[in-house]
Formats: sequence, structure tokens, C-alpha cells
Amino acid sequence: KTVFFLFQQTLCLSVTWLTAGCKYHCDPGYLLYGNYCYHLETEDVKNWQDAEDHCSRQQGHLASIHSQEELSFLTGEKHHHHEWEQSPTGISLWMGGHDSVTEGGWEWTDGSPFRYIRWNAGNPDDYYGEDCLSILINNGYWNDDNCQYNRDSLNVIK
Ligand SMILES: [Ca+2]
Ligand SMILES: [Ca+2]
Repeated sequence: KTVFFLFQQTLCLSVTWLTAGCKYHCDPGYLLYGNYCYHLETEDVKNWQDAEDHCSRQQGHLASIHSQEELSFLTGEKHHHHEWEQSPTGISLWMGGHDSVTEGGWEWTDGSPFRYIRWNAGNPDDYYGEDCLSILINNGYWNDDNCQYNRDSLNVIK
């Protein structure tokens, strides 16, 4: 199913510049935003690395954020008129940001540039060696978080 889905996406990408009417599709349980399919993973809370590994097995990554608009969509602000199939169970969600390679050198696991930032006040503080990025569900602000905590996560398939 996933292979067909990826084929579909690839096909769509390659013909988009020819046919403006080309539509992107996501598997059930995923929400389409831009050209990507997003999934809120709440069934099995995981530490950050396990969450990223879980995404990788589906040819995806933990989500990265590049604009206020993207963040608003992902945190489900009302004006976007979408609801995730399930609600997050915790107060924070794992995203793909980390500074585990170089302290203070933040990067996204999908390799996209780390430009837009929205750190919560006082963060990142590397509190007891925090290297993994979570977002607070209620306001969308970011925390450098303890990678070993088990949290819901936001996954994206490109
Ligand atoms: Ca750190
Ligand atoms: Ca922190």
C-alpha cells in the first residue's frame, strides 16, 4: 500500500508542472498539507529516537517546521478547519529537531534547513543535556526536551 502511495506521489510530483490539476493523496489517517502527508502518532508513545525510527520505516521522518502557517496547521488552530483523528494524549509532541550532533547546532532529521524557530521562553536551555525538540500542544511553542521521555509524535511522509 505504501509503495503504491509513494509511486502515486512521485508520479504526481513529476507531472505537476505540466498539469495544474494534479491532486495529492494521503493514506487514511494522514492529513495533506502542502505536498506532504502528516500523521499524528498517538497509539504508542515513544522516546524521540524510537519515534524517528518508526517514521523512517514508513519512508518518513518526524515533522519539521518552516513557517508560522505550517505550525498553525500542525497544531490544528481552528481557522484551518481540520481535526486529527485522535487527540494528543500528552502535553507535548516530538518533532524532528535535535542538537545531538553538535550542542546548539539544531537540525531537522529530514535534512531541511533549520531557519524558522519558535522557542518557548527560556529555551533551548539544554537542561540536563536536552537535545530533542518537542512542541507544546496548547500554544505551539518549542522546548528542547529530554530525548528519553515517551511522547506522542508528529510524523510526515514526503
Ligand atoms: Ca542540547
Ligand atoms: Ca528545555
